[in-house]
Amino acid sequence: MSARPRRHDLLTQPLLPRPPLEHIAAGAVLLPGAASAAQDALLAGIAPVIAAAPWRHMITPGGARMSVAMSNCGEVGWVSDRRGYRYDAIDPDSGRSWPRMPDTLRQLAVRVAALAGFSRFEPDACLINRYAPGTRLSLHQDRNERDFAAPVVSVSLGLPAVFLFGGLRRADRAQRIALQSGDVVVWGGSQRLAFHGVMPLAAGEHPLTGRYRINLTFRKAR
Ligand code: MD3
Ligand code: FE
Repeated sequence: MSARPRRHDLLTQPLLPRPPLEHIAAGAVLLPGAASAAQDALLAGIAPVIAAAPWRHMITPGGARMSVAMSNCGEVGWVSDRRGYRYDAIDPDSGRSWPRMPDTLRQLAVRVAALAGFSRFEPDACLINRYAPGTRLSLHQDRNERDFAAPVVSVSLGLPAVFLFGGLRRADRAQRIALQSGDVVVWGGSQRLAFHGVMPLAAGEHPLTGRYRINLTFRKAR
């Protein structure tokens, strides 16, 4: 195994040069700054989505309120309630369809997926996660999608986060990866069902998002 640099030192890491593409594991590719130039357009794209489908804290099947605030755009959106996790074409809060996925978002996702080797990515869902200081996402797998051959494309905006990337078994040791605004990760191949999570967000202020981190995950759900 070659040693990859540990990217959890948020003070020094941004000063180091970063390669344009880094393999975290087989099929998991970090593209540092690949969305940097698109950040303003992405945030402008989600503003009307949030106006139509406001942030909400979903309830897990176990009855816990998620600390991450969420919304969706696309043909379907990821939802959780007492009955379980699933994709649904209807926003349960409004009873209407989710807002359509803005072209700026879709095009960025398709382009970065291609850079990572997934040339025919056709996302039909974009889950929008918002983290405030203290918000975390515990270790989980993304397995509500129908076809695990399609990757998940993740775009980080605003405050930095430490991402936990584990293995295919919950008990596997997780590596920590610092994700900055504009970073993209494409998760596919053998790591598509890896356990992953986000450490509690540190307080801070970001020029684009204020006191928040926003993460976009593009998926082919159906
Ligand atoms: C690794 N979101 O919404 S994105 C999620 O930063 C989620 O908001 C995190 O995990 C966030 O489900 C992490 C990175 C990510 C997404 C999907 C993956 C990593 C993944 C699927 C398989 C393996
Ligand atoms: Fe996930």
